[in-house]
Amino acid sequence: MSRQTLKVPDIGGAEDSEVIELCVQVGDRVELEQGLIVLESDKASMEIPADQAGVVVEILVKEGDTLVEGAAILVLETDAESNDSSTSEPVAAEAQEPAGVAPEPVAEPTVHEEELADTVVHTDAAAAVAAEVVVAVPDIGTPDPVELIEICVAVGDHVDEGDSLVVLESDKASMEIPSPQAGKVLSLTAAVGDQVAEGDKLLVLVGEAAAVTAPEPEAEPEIADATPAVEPATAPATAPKTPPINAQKERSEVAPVAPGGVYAGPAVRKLAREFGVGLEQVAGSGPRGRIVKEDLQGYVKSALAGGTQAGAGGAIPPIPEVDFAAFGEVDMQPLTKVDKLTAANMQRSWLNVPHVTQFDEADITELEAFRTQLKAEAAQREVKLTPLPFLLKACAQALRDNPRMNSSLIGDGEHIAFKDYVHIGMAVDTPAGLVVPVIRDADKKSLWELAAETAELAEKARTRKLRPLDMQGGCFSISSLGGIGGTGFTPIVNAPEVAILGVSKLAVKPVWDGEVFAPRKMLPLALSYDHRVVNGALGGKFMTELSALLADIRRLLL
Ligand code: CAO
Repeated sequence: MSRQTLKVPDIGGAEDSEVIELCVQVGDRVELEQGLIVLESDKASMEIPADQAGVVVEILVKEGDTLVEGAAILVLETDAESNDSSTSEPVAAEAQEPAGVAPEPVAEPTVHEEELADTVVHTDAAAAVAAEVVVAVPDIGTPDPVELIEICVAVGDHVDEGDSLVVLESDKASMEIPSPQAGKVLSLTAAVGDQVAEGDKLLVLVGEAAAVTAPEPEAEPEIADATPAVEPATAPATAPKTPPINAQKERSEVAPVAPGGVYAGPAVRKLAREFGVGLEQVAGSGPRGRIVKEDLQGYVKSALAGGTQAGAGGAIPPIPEVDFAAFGEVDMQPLTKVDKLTAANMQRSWLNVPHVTQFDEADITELEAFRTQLKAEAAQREVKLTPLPFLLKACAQALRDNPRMNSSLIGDGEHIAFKDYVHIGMAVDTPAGLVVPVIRDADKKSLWELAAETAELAEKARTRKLRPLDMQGGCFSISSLGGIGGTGFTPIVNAPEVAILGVSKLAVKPVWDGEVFAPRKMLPLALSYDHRVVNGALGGKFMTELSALLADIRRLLL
């Protein structure tokens, strides 16, 4: 056993990188190659792996520290007696490196000398020499293919030396590949989503000098046919090189540019993708308008609060602020907590869920006759029997028969959860705002139980006695405005549920029974559903079954 200080290895010349995550704690056992910390520069975020296995005895850095190559990260009690690693050194009891200070590197940083840009020389009729440069993936510190996640240039673009051409992402880091020289992009030889490794061709540039003298290049350069690309080992000494990632220096002032003028580092781009935010919507506050993490966080915060940055391209335009007092007297009141929560939930559902609303009218003449018959018994039981318990019962049955209506999409976009329980939420209008308590196992309860429970939950809602659990776990919701009025409305799905039933006030209507128009009690129904999960056929089938169950409640026994 020996104690070793693990240090920041060659991190591609990033002048200073911030510790954005500590992946281990004192006492943890770490294996070789296990991530210790995550560093983020304005060029890349990268996980620093352990080059020894052992147990962490001391952590010398904290989140937010700025580190450079050679800075001490932590002390490890290693398994081996000694080691010959270039980034670890034995701990002299009195001479540990202080965190955040760059000590002398133990070994010279690796500088890779391979040629990674092939030069192809063409001679045209006018004898002008056009040097085409095939830009390939440089040494990216791993032989494994990584994903090309972004192409920052388009054919015809002019790039300066050091401008970002593409962004690659492995599971450890995202990194930008800079242009080895100034020039014009002739063609792209890789596409977003490609898996690429060192040496794979990315694009073809025509060099600066050649771009001036050579005629306008064709869309497709004749690289392969005319002159095979010169092997890296035999490239002329003057051939431009793509510096290997490990040797890239002094790029921090060059903000990565994407088409459309977005300046942002890979860590910010990655975060933006995770948030689903298009960076072109975010205003950068860094040098040359570079978007920094705080800009993105500010944007997301503002979007969640219901606003967006002024002038944002594709963003939802904010509702203009109006001085209402300029037009008359105004009584300004604070929103209740429930109001604010409802607003956030509604907006989230509205923006995330592609809604379709299907309408129908259920003939509940018989149901209403039955309900009237039960009134005396209801009074005895001290329960108010409205149409709602019948609706709950019928919905529970239809949900059991149509499992997809009783499902939820999982956030990974890869799975759907089918629930083997039927918990139905019921929208309740209260003085504090709209709340949705949930009736559990609605399919297993009798009409009387449902009637008692809805009344109890509505009362609790109005007297603010609901517990958080009372409002969780819903599979489907019912919003009944039948006691209030209206002929129809389009309810918003209470995501992650996939459907909601809106119920309006029944009306007596003349319905053709095949021989005559008969007065029937028709209940307007509106079913809104998440079209990612429920298609029109399923929506129609569910609604038809529901109407049939309500029209003849004996079917609930089947
Ligand atoms: N058509 C005609 N009459 C109806 C009806 C319908 N679809 N639904 C209920 N009624 C009647 C009831 O039978 C009752 O009449 P009686 O007093 O004569 O028996 C009366 O309307 C009032 O019913 P209710 O509203 O007290 O009871 P409910 O079981 O129908 O509803 C509850 C309970 C809690 C859902 C309801 O009170 C409520 O808060 N509704 C608002 C829901 C809401 O805000 N939705 C919008 C959400 S999205 O913004």
